[in-house]
Amino acid sequence: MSGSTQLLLKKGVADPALFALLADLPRESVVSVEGMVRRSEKSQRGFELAPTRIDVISRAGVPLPLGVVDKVGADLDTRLNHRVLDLRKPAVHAVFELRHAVLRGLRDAFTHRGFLEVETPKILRQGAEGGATLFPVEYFDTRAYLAQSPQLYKQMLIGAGFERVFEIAPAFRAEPSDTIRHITEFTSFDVEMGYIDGAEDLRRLLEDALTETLADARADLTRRGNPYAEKIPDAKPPFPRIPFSLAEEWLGRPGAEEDLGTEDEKAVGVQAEKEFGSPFYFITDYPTRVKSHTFYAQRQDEHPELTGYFDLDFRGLEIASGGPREHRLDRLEANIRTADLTPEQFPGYLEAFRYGMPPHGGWGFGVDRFVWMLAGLPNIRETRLFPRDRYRLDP
Ligand code: AMO
Repeated sequence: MSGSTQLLLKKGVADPALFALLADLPRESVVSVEGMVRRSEKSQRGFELAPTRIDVISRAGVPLPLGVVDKVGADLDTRLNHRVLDLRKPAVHAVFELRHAVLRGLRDAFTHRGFLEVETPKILRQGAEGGATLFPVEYFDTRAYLAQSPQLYKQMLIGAGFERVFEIAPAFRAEPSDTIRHITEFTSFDVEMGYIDGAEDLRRLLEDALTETLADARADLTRRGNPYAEKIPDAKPPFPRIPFSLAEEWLGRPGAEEDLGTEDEKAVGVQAEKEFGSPFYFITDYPTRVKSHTFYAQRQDEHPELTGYFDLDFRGLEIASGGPREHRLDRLEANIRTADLTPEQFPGYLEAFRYGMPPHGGWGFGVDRFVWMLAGLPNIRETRLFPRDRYRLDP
């Protein structure tokens, strides 16, 4: 019996020696109890246990650095510093049941659509998402980096004939900014699919699979009696498609060079909810000027100033981003040069395009961000068991 289970032991009813033992036992200790269970209307759980024997298996130290059953809340830093105790709280545990339900729903939705689950290397020679957020690793007598994304490898698997793959794995980004939505280790749910006929194929797949995932997660959480079941929104595909240019008009910043910032995303979320009444929506047709460093993003043949790239946003926050990839080697090499890189830096990746590569595309979906928004928690860190950020490497 762990500290979270209550044992009703009444003075005068129980053996005085057992009463003394428990009265002296610190909270959160682990005990083994033998006794008679009987119905009790007075007990919250509807029964009580009259012990005949109690063994102390593990005595908790005092004082506890963090209360587990106390009503008084501690700040997030204190909670994360003593995360093992924090995770014992039923309300915190419930977040991880929600996370499990989402991961299971995603895995099922893609498995039964014929996708193969894969695992790609996390120690890399090259990054794919820009040098600023790479974590260098001393790798024997050379330098390697922690993977920011499985991007290049999931594409290579399309070249390897896998056709439909997904990966659920950690992604590492040296995010110097200390915000409520960035962590340095997050779980990316990546999908890649061959033989696509444009971005719509990807968006339809994503919205259908996500709708199914939410329904499955709600059913799972309802069965467990988890309070987050009620927070799972209804998704109704098709989700609204908002061209990037329209979002810019709403924001009064047409032709801007940069991507949408946090405040822009929130404002677009408010407008999208007003116009379409949907918490989920795509922002489509990202301009090439905004994606100039995303060398693998295909530029539209008829409108090279636009890519086929899109984001999936949920209540004003980017959850996923992806689109059709450039599968033609000459254009891909040109994009690499435009991004101030050289084709020589990516020999293994580019070889995959030399011997037959079908049109393909996919996206990366931030699992932590999604769980964070679903749960309505103040900070993304609460969705990870042991989060990592700019200042946190312990516990
Ligand atoms: P992108 O860089 O947009 O795309 O990342 C995909 C999704 O990952 C999540 N995310 C993060 N979550 C928490 N903390 C972070 N520091 C963080 N950074 C990103 C977001 C984001 O939408 N290779 C492309 C995907 C592709 O084109 O397939 C990529 O990684 O939810």
